[in-house]
Amino acid sequence: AQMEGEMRDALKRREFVLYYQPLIDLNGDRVLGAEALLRWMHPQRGVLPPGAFLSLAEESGLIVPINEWVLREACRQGTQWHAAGFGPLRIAVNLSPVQFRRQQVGDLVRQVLDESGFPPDLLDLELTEGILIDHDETVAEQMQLLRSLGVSLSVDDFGTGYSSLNYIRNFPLHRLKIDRSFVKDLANDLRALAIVRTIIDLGHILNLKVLAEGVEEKAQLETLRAEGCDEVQGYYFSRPVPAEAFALWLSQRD
Ligand code: G
Ligand code: G
Ligand code: MN
Ligand code: NA
Repeated sequence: AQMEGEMRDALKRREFVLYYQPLIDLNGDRVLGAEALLRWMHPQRGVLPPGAFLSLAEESGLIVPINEWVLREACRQGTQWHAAGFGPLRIAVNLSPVQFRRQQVGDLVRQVLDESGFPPDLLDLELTEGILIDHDETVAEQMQLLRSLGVSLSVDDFGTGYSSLNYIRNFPLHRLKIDRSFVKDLANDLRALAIVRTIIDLGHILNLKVLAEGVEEKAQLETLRAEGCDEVQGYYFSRPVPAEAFALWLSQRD
């Protein structure tokens, strides 16, 4: 209860910040953009990762205003980077299943795109398999609206959620993000390699891009390249860092 109150105040006190982690094109090692990742600069406890407060934020419904702020802030930052000459960076934002139950996500995204002037085709919304499987009519409608706005839709943590793949046929998706647990064991577990290969093939047959998360080592990167994976993300390139540090990293890279 105390933490819930603190979280409510944290929004007003501007204690939430976004960290950014680069998204890399395996075809030429180009920086495509960044995933925005939420952090809470807690006055007593320091920098808190989402794992420390996300479930409480979802149970209390506070995730709705928090994620609204995330979307606005990420689009504002992206527009600023474009204005600063960084080129057309894609920005990926995580959505919560709770948002789909409690608000019209399509309307929100349309409004934020209007306000920020951020190009819709550079906004990527990360959905969990849970959103796609426990869906009803309204989720399907919101998905169609999002698609019609021109944003792209990615399935986050792919392979860990449910065994049903039916939603892949029914939703207008653009990308599968292979969960980092499969990438972790890529070099020494033939079964992990088989799963990664199968996800890449599945994605490509369905005309989806495939991104691998959690790349920490060169050997993993080269295996993913050899398997035809399109995009990667992970500590091998950069940890999630504050916006200024990401801009610096980017400008030092080229
Ligand atoms: O940044 P970190 O690696 O600790 O993120 C842990 C998890 O928290 C991520 O896998 C992601 O699903 C979730 N997450 C990160 N940022 C956000 C956010 O802005 N909104 C929501 N709903 N989840 C987020
Ligand atoms: O949205 P998603 O659940 O995929 O969040 C990404 C999470 O993965 C973040 O918490 C981020 O800090 C973490 N992460 C990103 N790259 C790596 C990596 O290379 N290794 C590990 N262990 N975690 C990573
Ligand atoms: Mn994500
Ligand atoms: Na993930």
